[in-house]
Amino acid sequence: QKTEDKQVEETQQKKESEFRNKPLVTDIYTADPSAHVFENRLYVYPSHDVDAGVKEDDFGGHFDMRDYHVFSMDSVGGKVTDHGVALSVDDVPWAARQLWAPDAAKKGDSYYLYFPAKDKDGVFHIGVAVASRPEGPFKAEKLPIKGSLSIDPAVFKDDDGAYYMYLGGIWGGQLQNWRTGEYDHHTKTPYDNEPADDEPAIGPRVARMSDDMLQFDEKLKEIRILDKEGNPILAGDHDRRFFEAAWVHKYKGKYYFSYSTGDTHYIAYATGDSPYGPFTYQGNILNPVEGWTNHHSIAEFNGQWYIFYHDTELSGKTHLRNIKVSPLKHREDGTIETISTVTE
Ligand code: FUB
Repeated sequence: QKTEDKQVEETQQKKESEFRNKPLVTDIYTADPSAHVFENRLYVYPSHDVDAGVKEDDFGGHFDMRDYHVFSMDSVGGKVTDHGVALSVDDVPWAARQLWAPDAAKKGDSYYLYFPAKDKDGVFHIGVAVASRPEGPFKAEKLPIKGSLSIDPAVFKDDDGAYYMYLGGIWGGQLQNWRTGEYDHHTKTPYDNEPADDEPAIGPRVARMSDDMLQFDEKLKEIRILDKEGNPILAGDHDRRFFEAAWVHKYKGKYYFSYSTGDTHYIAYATGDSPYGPFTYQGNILNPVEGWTNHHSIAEFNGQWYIFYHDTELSGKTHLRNIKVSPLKHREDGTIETISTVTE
């Protein structure tokens, strides 16, 4: 029995070393991968990076994406199928540009693609599009979700069947411009409405979804991320404060809220006992990768946990990224092992 177990472990390790830290898609640029298991298959909903010729700026104008492709695989390390264009900005009545990091959810027989885009006034909102298959094609609603703002939607289904959307991103993601409740159209830099360094950092937002999955069922609430003493993480604490790329998974009854720290380039995580938080900062899941942005998702497939992420291996350019996957390990005490993909 021991030899058999060893053999299984060795085969698994060999398979893992073959896909670990390798681009999953090489013929187009992909980023911000949101992974879900639907119909016993692993589906990935990434951004589709393109070189639109927009000069790099602090608002992220060079991330000027226009459509989404959906990818799927029947095993991690197996063939990755590109299902083609699932939604294009031209088919979203309210959206003008910049289709940033999406996510997807299934409820009943329908699939929902959630995506951020700038409207004609240059303000980010979250849209939703519906399909009868996980790969689409998706049909967009005429208007964005009422009360939605900023970027990076992530939809989490709790064990009781309730769905929650997490969202937000500061700087180019505009979350700081909503501090009064109304959007501030007069900012000149992405840093204008940031709190002082010794004030609590701006928190991501969460709302439960309506039954039909097309709206929020309540007002967006701000999530608090605390240190181990129970104090809010401060805006000046760039190693730990929330920047963008929210994701929630549940493990052994605990809610794990993970996110990018932006300019310090970590994927950090915090844990809590409710989908609304508060969440207590625990550490880093993923160290900085090649390229400025770091954005991930976490999913369990066939009994193994994985982190999907991106870097810039194929292009060397920060806005032309490629998605990757690596196994993720929860330790016995509930903490997560930190992954490093760049060797110093
Ligand atoms: O892909 C555009 C933006 O870059 C995403 O929305 C952010 O999370 C960052 O990865």
